[in-house]
Amino acid sequence: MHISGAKLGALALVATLAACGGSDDNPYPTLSGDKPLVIGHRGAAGYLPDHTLEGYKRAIEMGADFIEPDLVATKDGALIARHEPNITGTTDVSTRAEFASRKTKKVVDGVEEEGWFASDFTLAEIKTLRAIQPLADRDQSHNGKYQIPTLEEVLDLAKSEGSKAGRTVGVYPETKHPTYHVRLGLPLEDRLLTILAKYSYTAKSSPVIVQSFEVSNLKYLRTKTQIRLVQLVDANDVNPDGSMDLTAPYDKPYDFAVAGDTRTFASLLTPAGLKEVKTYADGIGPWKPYLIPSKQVDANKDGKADDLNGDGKIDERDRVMMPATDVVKNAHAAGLLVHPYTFRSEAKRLASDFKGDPKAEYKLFYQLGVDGVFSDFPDHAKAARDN
Ligand SMILES: [Ca+2]
Repeated sequence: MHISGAKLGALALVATLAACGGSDDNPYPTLSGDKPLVIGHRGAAGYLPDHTLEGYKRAIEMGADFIEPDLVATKDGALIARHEPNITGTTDVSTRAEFASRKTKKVVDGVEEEGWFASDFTLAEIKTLRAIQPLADRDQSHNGKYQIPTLEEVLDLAKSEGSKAGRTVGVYPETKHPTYHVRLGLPLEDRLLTILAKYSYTAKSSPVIVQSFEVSNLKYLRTKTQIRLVQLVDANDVNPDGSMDLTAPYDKPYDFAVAGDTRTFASLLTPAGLKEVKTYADGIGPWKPYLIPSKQVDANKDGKADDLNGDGKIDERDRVMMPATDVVKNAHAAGLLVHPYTFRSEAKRLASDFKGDPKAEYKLFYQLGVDGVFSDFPDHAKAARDN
C-alpha cells in the first residue's frame, strides 16, 4: 500500500503525541505536566502599542502568566522596553523637532540602519516620547498616548497587577542585541542582574525568565544567576517547501558570526545542540516553524505557489501545515522547556489549516507539548488552553 508523505507525517505526529503522553488524561504533554504558559508578547501587542505599561496591564487582565519586555539601553545606561535599539518605528521621535539632529546611522548586527537610537537619548529624554503602533494593519488609535517604560516599571507593574489579580505574574525580559550593546559600552547583562537583585529575583523559582538570541551572554548570565534562561532560535524565513531559510544575518546568533563560529540557529536544535544549550539554559524559544513547519502548495507544478483562498495574493493563508518535527520531543528529552514565538490571531497570519481560527493553531502546538507560547493575543492563547 502506498502511504503518502502527509499520512506518514500524521502517523508520526500521533506517535509523538503518544510518546509525550498527549491523551485525554493529559492534554498538556509539557515538560512538567503543567499547563503551558501564556506569555504576553511585548504586552498585548495585538491590541495596544508594543512595550507600554498599558499593553502589559492589558495582557495581565487577559490572563497572561508572563509579560515580555524587550530591553535596550539608553545613553545613561537605563534599561527600557523597546523591541529595537532603533526607536524610529515604535515611538513618535521622528516628529519631535528638538530631536531632529539625533537622526543618524548605526550598524546593528552587521546591518546599517538609519533613524533615532535609544543609546543617543537619556532616560529623561526617552520619557518625553510616546509609543506608536508599528504594524500598519493594527489599531493606530493609541498612538502618542503612552510612555516608554523602564524595566523597573515593568517589574513593579507585574507585582502590583499580580497582587490585584491574586496570582503571580512573571516577567520575561529579552536582552536585545547583546554584542551591539557591548560595543556601545552599554552591556545589558550586569545592569539587568542588578535590577533583578533589587527585587530578590535571583533564584530558579523567581518569576523571571531571561531570553536571548545570542549564546555567550546567556553563558555569562548562567555564571552569575540561577534565574531561568531561554535560548531563542531564529531564522530568516520559511522556504516554500517548509524548510528553514537561514540567510544571514538571521542564520546564526550574532556572537557566533563575530567569533567565526560556523554553527547555525538550526544546529542549536539538533539533539547534540540541545544538550549543549542545556549546559547554560533552562529552555529554548524557537520560531514556531522549527516545531511545526508549513509549506506552499503547487498542485499543477507550474512552479508557482497556489492561491489556496483565491484572494489573488500569496501569504500565510496559502500555506498548509506539515508534520511536527522532533524538536519538542528532543528538547524535553534534554530537560529543556520549549516556548515558541509568535502567535498572532489575524486571519492573514494563520495557515490555511486553521481556517482563520487562532485557537486551532494554539491547540495544535499545545497538543505537541510546548511549555508556553509568546502571543500577541494572550486572551486567545488562554481561551484555547483553558476551554
Ligand atoms: Ca491567497
